[in-house]
Formats: sequence, C-alpha cells, structure tokens
Amino acid sequence: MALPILALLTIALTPLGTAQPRDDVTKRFDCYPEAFNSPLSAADCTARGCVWAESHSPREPKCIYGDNYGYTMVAGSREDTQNGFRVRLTRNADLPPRYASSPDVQEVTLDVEMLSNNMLRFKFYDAATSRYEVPVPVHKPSTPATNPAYTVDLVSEAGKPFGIRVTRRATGTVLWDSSVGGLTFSDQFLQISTLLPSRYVYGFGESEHATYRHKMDYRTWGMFSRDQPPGPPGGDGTAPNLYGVHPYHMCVEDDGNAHSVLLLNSNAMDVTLQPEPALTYRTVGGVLDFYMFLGPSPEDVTQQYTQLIGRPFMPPYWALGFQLCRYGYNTLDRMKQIYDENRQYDIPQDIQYGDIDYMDRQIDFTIDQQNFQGMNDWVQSIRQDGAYYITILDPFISANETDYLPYTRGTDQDVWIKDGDNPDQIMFGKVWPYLPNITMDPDADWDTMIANYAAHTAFPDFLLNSTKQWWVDEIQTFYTEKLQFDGLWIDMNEPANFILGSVNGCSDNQWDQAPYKPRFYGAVLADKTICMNSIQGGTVHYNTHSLYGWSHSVPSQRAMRQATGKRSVIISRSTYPGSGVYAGHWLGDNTSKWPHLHTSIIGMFEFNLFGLPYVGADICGFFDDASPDMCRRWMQLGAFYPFSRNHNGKGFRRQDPAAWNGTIAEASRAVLLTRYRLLPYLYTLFHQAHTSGSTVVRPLMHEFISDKVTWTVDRQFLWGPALLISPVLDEGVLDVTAYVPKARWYDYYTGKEVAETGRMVVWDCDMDCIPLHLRGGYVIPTQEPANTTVFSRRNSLGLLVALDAEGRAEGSLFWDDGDSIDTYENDQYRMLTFTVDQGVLSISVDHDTYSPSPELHFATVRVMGSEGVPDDVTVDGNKVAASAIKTTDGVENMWYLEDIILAMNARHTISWPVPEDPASGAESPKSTPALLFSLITAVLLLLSVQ
Ligand code: MIG
Repeated sequence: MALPILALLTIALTPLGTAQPRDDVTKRFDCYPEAFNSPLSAADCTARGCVWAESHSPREPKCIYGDNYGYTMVAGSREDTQNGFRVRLTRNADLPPRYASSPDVQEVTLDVEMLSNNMLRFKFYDAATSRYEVPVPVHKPSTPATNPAYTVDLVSEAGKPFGIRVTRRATGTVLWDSSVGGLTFSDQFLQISTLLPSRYVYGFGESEHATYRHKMDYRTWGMFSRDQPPGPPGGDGTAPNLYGVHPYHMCVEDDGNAHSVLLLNSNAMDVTLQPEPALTYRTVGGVLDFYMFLGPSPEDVTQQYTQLIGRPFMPPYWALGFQLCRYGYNTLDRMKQIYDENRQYDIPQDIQYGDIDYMDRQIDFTIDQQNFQGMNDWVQSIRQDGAYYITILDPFISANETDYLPYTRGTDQDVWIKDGDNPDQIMFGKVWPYLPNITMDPDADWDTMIANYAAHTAFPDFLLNSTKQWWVDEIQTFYTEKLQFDGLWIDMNEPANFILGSVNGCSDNQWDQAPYKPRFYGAVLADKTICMNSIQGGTVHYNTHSLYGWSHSVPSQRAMRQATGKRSVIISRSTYPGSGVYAGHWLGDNTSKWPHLHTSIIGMFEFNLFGLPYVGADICGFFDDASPDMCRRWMQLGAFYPFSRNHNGKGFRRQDPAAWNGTIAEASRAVLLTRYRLLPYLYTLFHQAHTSGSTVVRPLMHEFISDKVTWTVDRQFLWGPALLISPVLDEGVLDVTAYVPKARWYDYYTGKEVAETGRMVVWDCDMDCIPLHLRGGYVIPTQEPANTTVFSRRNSLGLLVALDAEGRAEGSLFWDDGDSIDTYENDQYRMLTFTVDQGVLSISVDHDTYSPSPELHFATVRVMGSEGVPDDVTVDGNKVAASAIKTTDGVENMWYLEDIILAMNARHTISWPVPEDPASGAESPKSTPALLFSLITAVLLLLSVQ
C-alpha cells in the first residue's frame, strides 16, 4: 500500500504548493520610468518627491515611491451607493506636481461597484471635471452581488498611502492591493500599482510574447495601436506594441484559482510586470476604470469577461474552411491559376481572397480594369466549387481623384477626422494611392516615393453615426455595382499612415507633446499614424486612437450583413476589448521563420482570452521566403488555427499548398481533410464561445488547472476541452516533446490509448505527422470531409467516443444552416447531446427548431477505451451482426461501427454490455485509494488555508 499512497501524495501536493516568498526583492515602484534608457540623479528623483535607493540589479528601479506618495482618504467621505460605495481621496499636500504641464487632480473620487458575485468594478475619476471615457458598450450583469466571492477593503492608515484591497473570500488570497504608493491622477498622466497574488500572469496585448506566461522582471509593455509587424524583442526583452490594444490580463493564484482584470482606458499606456509580484499601469489620459473577474477557473474568467464586453460573433460555417491569400497576385489570371492549381491537387479550400492589388491603384471600392477585368464573373464562378470570396478594404480614402464618389459623398456627409489646428478642415495623411497620371522615378526610395507621389488621404471617423452610415452605403454600392463578395478583411485600421501625423506634420500641442511617453515603439505618438490633436468622435485622437479598429469593425459587420443578407465574416487588424463581437483577427505581418510557429500559439491563446477566438497567423509567414519544410510544418499547425489562412507578402516566393511539389500538397491536403472532418466539433465550440463566452483554442491550463505543469505549456494547445494538438515547431526535428496531462487520452488516428500520462513524453513525428489526441470523457462529432464545406456539410457524420476511467463521455453538436444571421438568437438551430454511461450511448435532440435534410445522418461510431470489445451491440434496439463490430489489429479496447444510418433528425441509442461497475460494489478494490485520495486532498486543503 505504501507506494500508491506516495504517488497520491505527490499528485495532491503539486497543485496545492504555495509560492516561495521572495526576500530578494524589495517593494520598488518606479517613480521615474522615463529614465529606463537615460541617466538619472538622486536630485532628479527627490525633486519629484520620491526616494533614491540603490538598486540590486540593473533592472530594478532606483527612484521609487515612498510611503507618502499618493492620496489619502477624506475623513468621513465614504457613502453607500446602489451596489457599492464611494469615497473621496485627496492628494498628499507635500508632494510636488508630477508634471508641470499636467495638473494633478487634488480630489479624486473612487466608486466601487459590486456588479455580481464574481465581478466588480472600481473606478477612479475626477468628479469635478468630465474626462474621456471609453465608448465601447459594456454589459453589466443584472444579477446583484448577493454572495460575492470577494471582499473590498480600503487601506487607509496614517503614514501609508491609500489603497484598495480585494480579497477572495474562499481562500483569503489578496488579489489586488494598491496601498503600495505611487497613485497619480493628473490631467495627462495617471498611474496605479498593485501587488499581485502570484507570478502567473497572462495576457496584455497586442505584442508578440516569447512565452505565454509573462516574465516578472520589470518588463514594460506598451499598448497603443500601431502598424507594426511582430518583430524581435528589444534590449529589455519586450517586443513592440502591435496593431491592437488589450489592457487585460489573467492571473492564476498559487492555489489554481484565477481572476482577471480589465483597465477600460484607451489612451496610450504601458504596464510593468514586477517581481514582488506586482503590476504598474501608466496611462496618459482618461480615467482609471477597472473591472475584475473572480473566475475562479480560467474558463469562468473568460466567460465573465465576455459577458461584460460582449460575446464573440458566430462565424459562418464556411469561415472555418481553409483560406488562401497573398499580397501581389497582381493579375486575375495569376489568382485563377493558383486557385486552379490548388484544386488540381484537391486541396480543401473554402475561401479565396483578394488583397489590395485587385484595386485600381489601391483605391477602395475600385477594381483594376486592366489586370482584374472580369473579377466579379470569376468570383461568381467559383461558387460552383462551393468556394467563397473575401475582399480587403482599407479605411483611408483618396482625396486627389476626379469623380471619386466615395470621397465626395463622404465630404458631403462630413465623415472625416478633422485637423486639430483648423477644426473645420479635413485632416490629411498619406497612404495609398499614388497620385493619378504621374511618372514616378523607379529608383526612388520609399520616403521619396511617399513624399513625392502619395496622394492625400482622409480618415473616416467611424465613431460618428454619419460615418458608419456612409461606410455601410459605400460597401452596399460596391457590392451591388461591382463585386459580390462574402466576407470583408479590414486592414491598416490602427489607423496606419505612411507619414508622421499629417501632410503638415503635427503642431506643438499638448496632445502630440504629452509629458509622459509610454514605452511604445516610435519616437512620438503620431509616428506611423495621424496627429494626436486631430478631432475625432467629439474629442482628440489622443483619446480615441486605439479604438479605431474597433470602431471600424462595427459598421463593417453591419454593412456586410446588409449587403449579403447573410452572416458574413469580418477580419480586422486592429482590435480593442469588444472587437470580438464584430470581427476576428489575424496576427499580422509575421515572418517566414521557425519561431513564428511557436509565437502564433501564444497569440491564439491571448486572443482567446481577449474574446476574439476567431484568430490565426499567416500560415507559412508573411515576410520573406518560406522554406518547403517550414511551410509543410506550418500547414500542419495552421490546419488547427480557428482562422486558417495561408497568406504571403508581396514579392515573396509562392507558398500555397500547390506551390512546391506534390509532397507538400499531399501533406497539406491530408491535414486539411482532418480539419474538415473535425469541423462539426469546431463549429460547436464557436457556438459555445458565442453563447457562453468559452474559449475555442484553449491553453492546457484551462482544463487542468490543478496540475501546475500545465501553467506554462504554450507549445501545445487544445480545441475546447477534448482535442489536444501537439505540433512540431522546430526545424529539422522529427519528434515532439509533449506534456500529457493526467486523463485518458487516445491517439486520434489509431484510437490507441496513451500509456503514460501526467508527464512529458516524446513522440516520433515524421514530416507528415501532427500528433492529435482525444481526451477521455468526451464525444466528438465529425463529418466526412470534402474540398469545401458546402459539400462536406452534406456528408455523413460520425462520433468519436473517448471514454474516461469510469466509462463515461459526453458531447454536443450545434447545427444550423451555416450562414444565416443570428440563428441562435432567432431560434433556428438544432442541438444534439451525446452521453455515454454504462455502455449506453444516447444521442438526444435538445433543440430542434432547425431541420437539416432528412438524408443527413451519423454513419460511424468509434468507441475508445471500452473494456475489451463487446460481441453484442444494439443500435436503436436492433442487434448488430457480430461481423459489423470492427476492430483494428494492435489497438486494444477500441471498436467501431460503419455504414449505420442514424438520421440527425431523430434520437438514438446504441448499447453494449459492460462488465459490472466495480465502483458500485461495496468493498471494491478501486474504492480504497480513491477514498484515501479524497482524504489527503481534504487535509492538504485545510492546511493550505491556514
Ligand atoms: O503593408 O494589403 O497586414 O496582410 O497583405 C501593406 C497589403 C498593407 C498589411 C497587411 C497584410 C496585407 C498588406 N497590408
């Protein structure tokens, strides 16, 4: 008995182990973040009212906040509000101003709202002066906090800075404690720091992170939307701020409970992750409006977050198919040729794209009549193949064309962002196109080209209703008159600009010359975008900049639904919390290099946390030439991106599946057929994301939180709870080192059970291999694949039944017509559930307001993990011939039926005899260790809360 008990102890100890207190770190909150790359003197520091302290390591700040820095509570100011309370804070009188040009707000108000049992909000604002607040709608829960999972205390002691403290009631863990000094609330600089309960922090974006779990070594991440390809980390280990902004992170406490925090603020900001562990936010405007979600599981956290910011949109079924794109087909003939070649190789492909080269000189709403003449005819012709077409549109509109109606109509309707220095004039930048009717020097460099030849472009102000309507109308007109496309790809909406600020540069104003420059890429805020004092949405672009992509997505979805009458799909480069309601996201202009396979998994994890599960990277890489082996491995990985698109930059070597030789086409076809086979499962996961906010691509940690090893796994991922994907990510490697969490797992291809779990394993993996495993306890619906989903959706379905240790499994299937708008909301869908227990598989119809063709049926059922192979199986009460119960040589405990006909429209039962349930016996051999395990767990739990 000794051995099993030891083993149980180890299992139980790992999840409950607590963090080692770090005595090598002092609590240091940086009072001089500007000095990270410049010398600083003690005098500079004390002049700011801070404390000079020699640091122990180069990254540690030298100038830190003392206990007097911040605010104190105004005595007696606490008052109850409808769902919380309010207090007033006053800035310590002896502090010098933080920045002379940015007056400190002397009295700050703090509102605490207990929004539900697991959601709270705390907001610091200036009750006397209205300040910018993010216009993204949030959906506060209507359920009051009757039994909150948290308590909120105010730390207000003499000689200590004021702070707010949030504690998880169940465990006593302090989730937030801002009584560490440094609270600053000035006009253009706001800062708050908090201690964190653990060093397991995930999220914040958009940046390319080398690991999913953050490094807590004073790394500082800038957040400000930017036309910036993911690139190499800078000297301090951080990488540039990219296209979107997500001031949102999840923290997993040392006992495995998770919480997350949103700072709903859209100004340029940065965050520093510190070893205490602690977190500092700095932003250059707005208010400090925090929402906290108590989980307690990572999935709960994501569901609560998307409850607030909005659940992700439901993609049409075809948007889950494989997609092919490149920048620089340059002619319709070339696009056709590549499309045809891929079809000759039988590559499953649902979507063909047109990038900006289809346009006349890259002008929105035009088609190049020389090189893409006949494009719409061709687009209509590929529908016979079951294929769909997505087109690109950029936001900016050329102002130098004659008879260009989108511009003149926009001007008539007053849709443009205005010049901050001349508010009745349009703010002009320069992007595309080049001026009409000019001769260009072919040898000119980029800056000269832009300076001499680029046209003036106006930027639509998508925060205005008039602009939204104009955009919807322009898309409708383009659709009706020129091109009937199915989905829309919106690019460059950071917004990107090829010159700094505007055609006149930017004036010396308080927005472009803000006193604090967060740690973002670019020397000034207007770098690669428009001037910060431009007038947008009734305020300055300084406040709204990072909302541009979000505001562009909203009318884009409306436009596409109106034009097509269908659900359609939108892909946006720039995103913000709430974007997932309208759009998906690709991870931007990556490079054809091996490390970008790995970082794409981290990017998918992050966007699933952010509520944008429809995400993927450019398969085979955007910049540079891919190598055949890399592209082959990337096609294997990319076949499991929810948004699965091979996209390439201009001028680089072809990298579509048919580009290489038959071998890569074959390999791509094989893995895409696997994807298509699994689409009913993926579609159901999207339905769950849409209705309950769960993730689609899921870090292992979300399913195995009690196993701390999973907290750092970012080279493997799950689809939902049940499918584990362990791709090869490195050059020249023919095996995969994977972590297999404790559960029953079955090889997807063979049905063979994985022998050893709860440890790292090494699987051989030749160039055609991508390991896939099914988790015991789940039933996964499948469908015979085809080259497009139009055809695969007519094929027969199947069920993969992966039994858990108790012989049980469950699953579901969401089914509708695949492309109507809001089928769930309009009650036009079918929901099947699958349960297996005691040798009985029931297929039940939980919801039936959509009826598929009566032909549609389940034809195969595969049962993995059964105790031996039954000799007697009944389907809907009819005994199956023994010869119809199939097995595979060398695979134990797996059997399957083929060629059965179980109509999707009806309920069904399949049953087989199972050996008597050992757990039901009074003195069964299994019950003793199980009991011991529960006892030990209970004792350890008790110990851990001391
Ligand atoms: O910088 O439309 O990220 O996917 O192919 C060029 C051309 C603008 C950037 C996008 C990329 C797209 C490209 N665009």
